[in-house]
Amino acid sequence: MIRSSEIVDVYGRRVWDSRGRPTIEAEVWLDDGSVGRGIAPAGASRGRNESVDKRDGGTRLGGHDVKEALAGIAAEIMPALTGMDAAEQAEIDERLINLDGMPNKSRLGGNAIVAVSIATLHAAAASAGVPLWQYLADGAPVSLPMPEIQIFGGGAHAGRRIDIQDLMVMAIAATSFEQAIEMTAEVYLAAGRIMAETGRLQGVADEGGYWPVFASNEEALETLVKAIEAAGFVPGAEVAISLDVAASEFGAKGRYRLGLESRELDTDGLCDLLLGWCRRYPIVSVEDPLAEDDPEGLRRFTAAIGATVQVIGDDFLVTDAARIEQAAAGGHVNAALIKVNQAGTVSETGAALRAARAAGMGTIVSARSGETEDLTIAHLAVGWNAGQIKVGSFSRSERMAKWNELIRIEQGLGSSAAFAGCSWMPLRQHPALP
Ligand code: 2PG
Ligand code: MG
Repeated sequence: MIRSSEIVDVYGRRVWDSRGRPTIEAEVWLDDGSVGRGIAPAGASRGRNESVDKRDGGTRLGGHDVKEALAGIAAEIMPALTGMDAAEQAEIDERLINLDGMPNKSRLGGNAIVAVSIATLHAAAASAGVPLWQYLADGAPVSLPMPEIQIFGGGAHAGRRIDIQDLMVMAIAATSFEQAIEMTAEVYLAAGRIMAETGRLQGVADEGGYWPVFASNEEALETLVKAIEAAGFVPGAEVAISLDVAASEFGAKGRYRLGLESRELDTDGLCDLLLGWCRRYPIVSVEDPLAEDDPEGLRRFTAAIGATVQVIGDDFLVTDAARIEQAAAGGHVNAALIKVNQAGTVSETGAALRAARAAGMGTIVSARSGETEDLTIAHLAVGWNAGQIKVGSFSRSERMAKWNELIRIEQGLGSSAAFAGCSWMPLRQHPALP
């Protein structure tokens, strides 16, 4: 049978994300009956150079409704893509970019464009009759990613109760994805027990990590080490710490305001604080240690610690291949966070990942704080052999759905399943790593 992946319809509908806000689900239909869906996620701590979501504004639904963006899918995107071949993702994405016409995709909306781009990818994989990760790999080697999993939320995801946004763990001694998940589950449970025993259990933050009832940022770190130990692991040798400082959320122009501790630091002050933490705690990865407008600070931080600790650019790089190349040349960071809705299309996201890899940088496929049941990133991490994935915490089903999908993929691969483990640069040089 000759299968055809010609697009016959593109449809957008309003669905709801994990914060109860409207978002866009796109459906792409092909003439062989295949259908693909994609749902746009939404960030709370956003880089200023990301693709911009189109929201209706006003007072209804907090201004978050997406009716105008949906109207754009029906009036412009559907007619533009009808008749195109869904297997030609690059052509589809280029059409979407040109149709929008704005560098930040603000006219039709990054949320509309990313949902359609992802839906097209799923439709093409369905038409080819293979799982998405396999379609993406196209015969190249794949691996299950090392997960970084949040234990305590913070920053913009927890009413700024503490300044640091994500306190995560990486099960560095794990030899399979499933084992990494089981080890993390023990740490998450232990952290919950500690919070309950000390009268601090107050539910969870946006990504499912425990609500951060701490007197200082450092107390969160101390509690995380205790949780790793209480779970029966050696901190730094078996389970290590990864931070997303998300410094753009509390600093700009070289001044950083730590609200919880009522003090202000300059670039050197924040660098010294974080470098001190990296010396005293088993930290193997730090994301956005300085703000997106502080490249010199990022360069200084990476020069001081980048040989042994992964320094990830998120707000600073916004999943943009050109920015990643510049950052690699400038030594600003040594790893790139990869978020599809920051770039706005699957093709631009793939280009960013390839740019990072070509520059010898680590790559971490990441969810957003506003998520849904969409599983695409689990497949991207495997199919693109990214090495690492970040989805938030170990509760709330918009997070668990991704972990569970990765378990399915690992089992499906059977004995040929490779686990990325600690193979990512530059951590091979970290003294604690196996
Ligand atoms: C981040 C993400 C995910 P948000 O900063 O890395 O944790 O947060 O989606 O709010 O940008
Ligand atoms: Mg981040």
